[in-house]
Amino acid sequence: MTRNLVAIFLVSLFTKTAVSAPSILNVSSTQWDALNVSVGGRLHAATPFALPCFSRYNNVNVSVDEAACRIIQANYTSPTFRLESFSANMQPQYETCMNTDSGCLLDSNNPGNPLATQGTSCNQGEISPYYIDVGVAADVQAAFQFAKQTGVPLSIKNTGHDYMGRTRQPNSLGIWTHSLQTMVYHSQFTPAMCDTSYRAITVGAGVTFGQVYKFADDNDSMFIGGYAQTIGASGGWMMGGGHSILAPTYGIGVDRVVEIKIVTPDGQLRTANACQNSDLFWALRGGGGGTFGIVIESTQMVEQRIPIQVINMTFTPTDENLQEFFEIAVNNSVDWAEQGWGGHINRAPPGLIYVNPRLSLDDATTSMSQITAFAQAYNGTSAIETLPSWYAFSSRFIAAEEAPVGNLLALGSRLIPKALFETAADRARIVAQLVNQTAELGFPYIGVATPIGFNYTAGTTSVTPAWRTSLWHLTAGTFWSYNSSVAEIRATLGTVHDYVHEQLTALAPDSGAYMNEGDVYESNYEDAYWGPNYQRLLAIKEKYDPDGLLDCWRCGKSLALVSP
Ligand SMILES: Cc1cc2nc3c(=O)[nH]c(=O)nc-3n(C[C@H](O)[C@H](O)[C@H](O)COP(=O)(O)OP(=O)(O)OC[C@H]3O[C@@H](n4cnc5c(N)ncnc54)[C@H](O)[C@@H]3O)c2cc1C
Ligand SMILES: *[C@@H]1O[C@H](CO)[C@@H](O)[C@H](O)[C@H]1NC(C)=O
Ligand SMILES: *[C@@H]1O[C@H](CO)[C@@H](O)[C@H](O)[C@H]1NC(C)=O
Ligand SMILES: *[C@@H]1O[C@H](CO)[C@@H](O)[C@H](O)[C@H]1NC(C)=O
Ligand SMILES: *[C@@H]1O[C@H](CO)[C@@H](O)[C@H](O)[C@H]1NC(C)=O
Ligand SMILES: *[C@@H]1O[C@H](CO)[C@@H](O)[C@H](O)[C@H]1NC(C)=O
Ligand SMILES: *[C@@H]1O[C@H](CO)[C@@H](O)[C@H](O)[C@H]1NC(C)=O
Ligand SMILES: *[C@@H]1O[C@H](CO)[C@@H](O)[C@H](O)[C@H]1NC(C)=O
Ligand SMILES: *[C@@H]1O[C@H](CO)[C@@H](O)[C@H](O)[C@H]1NC(C)=O
Ligand SMILES: *[C@@H]1O[C@H](CO)[C@@H](O)[C@H](O)[C@H]1NC(C)=O
Ligand SMILES: *[C@@H]1O[C@H](CO)[C@@H](O)[C@H](O)[C@H]1NC(C)=O
Ligand SMILES: CC(=O)N[C@H]1CO[C@H](CO)[C@@H](O)[C@@H]1O
Repeated sequence: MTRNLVAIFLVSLFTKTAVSAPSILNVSSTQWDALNVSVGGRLHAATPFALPCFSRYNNVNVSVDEAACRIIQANYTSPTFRLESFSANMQPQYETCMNTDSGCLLDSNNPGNPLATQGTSCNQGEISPYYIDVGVAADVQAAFQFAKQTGVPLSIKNTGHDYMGRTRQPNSLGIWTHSLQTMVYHSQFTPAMCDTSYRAITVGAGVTFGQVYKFADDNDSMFIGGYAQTIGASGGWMMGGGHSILAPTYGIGVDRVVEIKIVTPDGQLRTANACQNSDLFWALRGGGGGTFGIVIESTQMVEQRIPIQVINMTFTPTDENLQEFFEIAVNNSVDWAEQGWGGHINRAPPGLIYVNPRLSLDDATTSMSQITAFAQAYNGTSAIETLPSWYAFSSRFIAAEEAPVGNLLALGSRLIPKALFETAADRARIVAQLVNQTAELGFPYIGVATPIGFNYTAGTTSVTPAWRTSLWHLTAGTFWSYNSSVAEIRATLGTVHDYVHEQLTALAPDSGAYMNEGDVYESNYEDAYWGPNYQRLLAIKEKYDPDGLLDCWRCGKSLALVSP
């Protein structure tokens, strides 16, 4: 793939909705008022997140709101603060139209930097001018009806964590699921019309991991979820795959959900599970968020709360020790996976944090002895301990060490098959790749969070089968700056794209990638994200959304509409 082709892709992403743009502007105030009445007053106008800091808005002079601006500056990189705003994404590049440089950004590295605001117009970018703060399923039904009548496109936003910008479309009516806050614990949950029952928790679409980890713990349970407090438990995470550092034992999100309540584009509130709407249920477990309807709630299995072994190992990479660190991680990976370890190799600080729900503390210590000796040899740190619960782990580790937000990130990834860890020659290739990647793009972030020890029944989910045979989710990423030019943004995205395409894909050509943390311009995305499941997903998209009311970057049917 050449840079020129990447540039063409970029243009197609950045201009994808220009055609439908006039429609929302032509909706009369009478029509807006009628919609507002039908959603019980939950329709709101939206302005950009950082607008209070600017003296121009859409090229018109406005007053700076100093007090509001100070709060935004102080919390610009806070996920909990961004979570509460419809207009904020965790990666604020997706609040902007990158192609035309239309947006409203502060300096992520120094949010008080006056150079970001002085003489700059804050522009609407990709933020929908209006959104519905969904309270009940009927609000979503009204939104679909409105979209059908007016031709105004819809966009769906939950927490705004999406790394591919799929929560936004310029001039769309935004659907915000944040306020759907149900949580119900069931010691025995039987999906409607089925006969198997599960210990489970029902979570509204807006509920985050931080909330459900605590709620599950209060019910003597653990909810298997991801490494960020503010990701939604029932939104894009679950529908795109949903990895967890506990997944090696308990499966990924798509394996654990047993029922989904969803409003499909025909306006029907449906129950999807193994016994009814089972085609939709299959598609929702891997097809991706924003594609088949708007999820109101999901019910996911939970486990009995148990103690968890944790290793927190850090070191300072040097020319002398880098290769050895990767060799230890790679050489031990198959054994560690078989013993039930999951975790991540982390960038800041460099090192690894792994958890194990199956071993005793003694066995955990023995299993990690080589990496502990390494830490000691190179003046690093290694602490192995038992935490009483997953909630205790999340409160301490996830809260402190989740990936930073508020920055402008180009990301890509590849699932690395277990088979590559099984011969010395292939292990050496992985190690060489990691050393190379560290030199090119910095110390890598690696999710050791595939369902490798989970007893999966083939064909039950629509994620790429590569998840089932991989040990690592290897990511590559780099950042740009608030004042980067369009050309610099393209170059940054191009660097990551090229690295993923030319290097990581070459390392594992028959594997796949995680759609929620993939390269925005993944060359062979149908195969990478879905493999043999792609054609059936397209057919299900056609069945439930024949008019294409739901469209976003690489969402089911729209793949064909927007790809070059
Ligand atoms: C800091 C950080 C840490 C992360 N850690 C992990 C991790 O540990 N494990 C992991 O697997 N992933 C992780 N991710 C990726 C994460 O899974 C995706 O960003 C995911 O899409 C987030 O889903 P959401 O619903 O919270 O966010 P959103 O960005 O709001 O939504 C994501 C997508 O789902 C759609 N969507 C959301 N809600 C609904 C709904 N109710 N109905 C229909 N469509 C909906 C949206 O339109 C969008 O396409 C991380 C991301 C970040 C930024
Ligand atoms: C919207 O209005 C503009 C004029 O303001 C007109 O040119 C355009 O055709 C209208 N579009 C639709 C979809 O009605
Ligand atoms: C919708 O109605 C509510 C309550 O009446 C009101 O507060 C809100 O401003 C209205 N929204 C719009 C966009 O007019
Ligand atoms: C907008 O503000 C700028 C800078 O303060 C000023 O020069 C300009 O005259 C103002 N424009 C209008 C229309 O008030
Ligand atoms: C936002 O910043 C202010 C300081 O200006 C602080 O008091 C407040 O707690 C922060 N809020 C969040 C949600 O981080
Ligand atoms: C070892 O690390 C500590 C801090 O963790 C530091 O104070 C000390 O100087 C380091 N020693 C060497 C030899 O690098
Ligand atoms: C992990 O270890 C490092 C180094 O000792 C320490 O700074 C960090 O706080 C630890 N993380 C947690 C969440 O305890
Ligand atoms: C990793 O394994 C290879 C053989 O596959 C061996 O040559 C190498 O020394 C091992 N590395 C470490 C640090 O143990
Ligand atoms: C990384 O590998 C690529 C492809 O082999 C090579 O072109 C590049 O020079 C390497 N980078 C470093 C820093 O070794
Ligand atoms: C795995 O699941 C299958 C099908 O549900 C079942 O027959 C088998 O016994 C399970 N294996 C284990 C090890 O649990
Ligand atoms: C971008 O912003 C940084 C930090 O404010 C500044 O040092 C740099 O000069 C700016 N670059 C351009 C091209 O404006
Ligand atoms: C059945 C049960 O014990 N449910 C509890 C789950 O946790 C919540 C939050 O603490 C309690 O309110 C429920 O009673």
